[in-house]
Amino acid sequence: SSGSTQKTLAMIKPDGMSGNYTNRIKNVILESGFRIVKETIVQLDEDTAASFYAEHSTKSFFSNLIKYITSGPVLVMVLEKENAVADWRDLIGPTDAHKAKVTRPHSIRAMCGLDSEKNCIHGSDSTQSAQREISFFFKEVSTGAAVTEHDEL
Ligand code: DGI
Repeated sequence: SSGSTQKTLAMIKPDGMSGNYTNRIKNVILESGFRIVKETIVQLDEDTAASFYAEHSTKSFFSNLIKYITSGPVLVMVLEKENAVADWRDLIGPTDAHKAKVTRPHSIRAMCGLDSEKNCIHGSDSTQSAQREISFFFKEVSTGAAVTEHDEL
């Protein structure tokens, strides 16, 4: 809203981890003005992954998505800057990495993604999602969401 800082959730997915993209991704994050407020490496189990992606539970690709996201460790980060949610979505690029390579060649998914499933990186798609996803992994982090809602009243 009025230029106050926001937090968003980023996750380097298993293909980004196994492809050793972590340092390159972190460099892009920092060069783009984000602060990494929290980070943790986790191996998601099926139940946790299904809960994280609950909104996609009826999609045809859901079981593939759960298999993929549980196939190895992921690096989960809380990123902070002004307009973090939208700016991070912009920086990662479109869901389909094929499309990212054509339309957004400097995006992170163009750099390390393979296709519309193995797209190497996650970003919260709204401030509401960011709040849910940050507390999903980091119970103790304040997202500032209540302040944002006040700003918009
Ligand atoms: O918010 P995004 O990650 O860009 O995309 P989304 O919320 O629509 O989908 C969440 C994830 O689900 C996405 O990062 C990868 C996977 N996914 C989305 N669409 C497809 C898909 N996986 C497969 N296999 N096929 C799809 O069409």
